[in-house]
Amino acid sequence: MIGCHYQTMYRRVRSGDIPALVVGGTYRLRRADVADWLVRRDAIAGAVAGRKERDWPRQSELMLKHLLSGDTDAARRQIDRLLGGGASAADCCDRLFAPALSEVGRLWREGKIAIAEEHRAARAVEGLLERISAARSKPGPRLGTIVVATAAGDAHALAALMVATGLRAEGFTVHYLGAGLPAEEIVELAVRERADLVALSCCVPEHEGLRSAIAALAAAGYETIVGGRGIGRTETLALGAVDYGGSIGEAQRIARDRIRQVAAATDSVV
Ligand code: B12
Repeated sequence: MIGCHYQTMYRRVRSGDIPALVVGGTYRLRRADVADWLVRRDAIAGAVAGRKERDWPRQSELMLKHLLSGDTDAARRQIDRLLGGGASAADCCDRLFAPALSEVGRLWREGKIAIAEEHRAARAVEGLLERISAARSKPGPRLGTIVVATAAGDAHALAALMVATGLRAEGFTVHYLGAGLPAEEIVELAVRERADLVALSCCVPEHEGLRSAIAALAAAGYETIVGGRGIGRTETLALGAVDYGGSIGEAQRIARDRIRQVAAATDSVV
């Protein structure tokens, strides 16, 4: 009737999942009870299968295809499907867009796509990130206020927008300033908005703008966290940032940790 090993049934009976009666040293089960249990077992197996890990490499390939062909409607439908299925903002950034954009960068570097096609892909991702932000931003009490930007000399706004999207989804108030901000502008806004933390993204190998921004922020009493493919942990910390992250998931974790530490320090002073 069930097609499983008798020990499996024995365990189910012993654990109380299926009612049984011991008659003369053997277990007797009612057919109706076993049928009920089968229905419950299949429902649980179905739910587990539904929750199983998404095939992110395949999703990212599909997104790349939409980005390269300029099919923003198909890209939007894909994002809506993923969000409807419970995908997180961080996973969409780290596992969907980042690999797809990396491939766009490779094709561009090798002269296989034109600069206009790369721009079209980047612009489409910006729109999709706004969509994710709208769908995933957490209502309710704020965890803290974070200013997000890239420093002067770095025109790559997308990674910073991903950081902003991920932090909004986590429950932070985020002031996203876009790319190429002079140090004094970042500081001024951080002061005006009473920021708890500043997050800077870095995609280029020249770090003068980043160095000035971290120094100016530290002088004004602000902690900076940094991430991005243009810089590594050691160099980031040498520039005076308090932490480095290599993904949007890490940006969320670091921001939570820093703000918890700041709150604990303030409490102990009070
Ligand atoms: C789109 C793009 C552009 C667009 C940007 C448009 C926009 N609105 O952002 C434009 C056309 C402006 C551009 C310009 C240039 N670009 Co460009 N660009 C890219 C491309 C294709 C995608 C960038 C991107 O958004 N990546 C996606 C992000 C999300 O990936 P990521 O950086 O790895 O970020 C992840 C993590 O690092 C982390 N993270 C990122 N930031 C932060 C921050 C914090 C706080 C934390 C915790 C984590 C974190 O989370 C992210 C998600 O997982 C990349 C290729 C690539 N491989 O990325 C090249 C790339 C970044 N560009 C490159 C170059 C060389 C240039 C130019 C110099 C080209 C030129 N000759 O003019 C100029 C630079 C101009 C300037 N001064 O900034 C190089 C950089 C090489 C390097 N780092 O040494 C790359 C890697 C391409 C390549 N392989 O050559 N570019």
